[in-house]
Amino acid sequence: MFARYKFHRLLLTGAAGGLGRVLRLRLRPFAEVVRLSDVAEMAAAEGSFEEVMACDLADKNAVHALVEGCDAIVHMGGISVERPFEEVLQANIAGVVNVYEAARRHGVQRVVFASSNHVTGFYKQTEKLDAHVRRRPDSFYGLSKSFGEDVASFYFDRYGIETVSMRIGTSVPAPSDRRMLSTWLSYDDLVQLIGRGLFTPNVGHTVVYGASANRDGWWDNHAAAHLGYMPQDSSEPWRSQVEALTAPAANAPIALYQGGVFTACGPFGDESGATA
Ligand code: NAI
Ligand code: 15L
Repeated sequence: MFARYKFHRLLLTGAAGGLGRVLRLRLRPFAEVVRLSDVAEMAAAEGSFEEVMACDLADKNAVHALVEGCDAIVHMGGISVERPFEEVLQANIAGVVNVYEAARRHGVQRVVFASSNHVTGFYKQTEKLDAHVRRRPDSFYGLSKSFGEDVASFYFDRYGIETVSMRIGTSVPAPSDRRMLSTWLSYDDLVQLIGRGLFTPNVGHTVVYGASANRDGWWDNHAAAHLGYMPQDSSEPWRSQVEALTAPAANAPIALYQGGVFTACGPFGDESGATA
């Protein structure tokens, strides 16, 4: 679909992670060279189309070196669950600023940012949202993604760097609980969305929810229609299997809020030691 467009060098952060490992080869059609980066150990490059550079996103100088020579960035790296603020601060908050500062300095014009449904996680599962609703982050993690979206907005307004922020639902091989019947994003649809995010002209800063065409989805992407994202998959084939499992209590966070269990994590570091 995007084969006639190509970047010379595309940076993928978070390349050793769950989605990074999936994307690694699937981004190959989008660039002559994919530069893979993570703070964690990762396998050596597959061939001349890949290069590996270890980097801690919290290390400003290292991120500048990482971004130099890249034409676009798919920013998947960072903490992907709820953690104490100090950890989120380094990887996700300092990390996203470092990525955009490096993009500015090295002339990168396009970023696809892995935001999250946890930016709006405190909405009820009975509510339908579009990208313009007031954000209701459900965690330090959700706050960091909300901050990342604001950084993307600022770097477009101030420096013209364009971003598509994907509020990803749940991107795993298959939905395995009732909430995921609404939030699931197949890997194929994720790749399509990243391609749209990289190659659609004039996106400014666009926020799009990353979900497949799920029957009971909560998110309306009309505000991102210009991306032409058309999910091809759906959680429906897994419905009977998932609905055969014991249902959670109706007032349990996983059944009540879009952000599920993230709405009940923490607090961290209290004398009680409670971490839910
Ligand atoms: P993951 O946790 O498997 O991968 C994240 C990667 O980032 C890891 O390999 C980790 O080592 C790396 N990382 C963490 N801190 C770092 C640092 N300071 N410097 C450099 N690298 C660092 O997460 P996953 O599932 O692959 O998600 C990828 C991205 O997509 C994350 O940003 C996550 O927040 C976002 N996302 C994922 C969803 C999903 O369903 N998988 C849903 C919503 C958002
Ligand atoms: C996320 O943002 C997480 O990174 C992922 O691990 C899942 O928990 C997902 O959201 C979700 O909401 O299911």
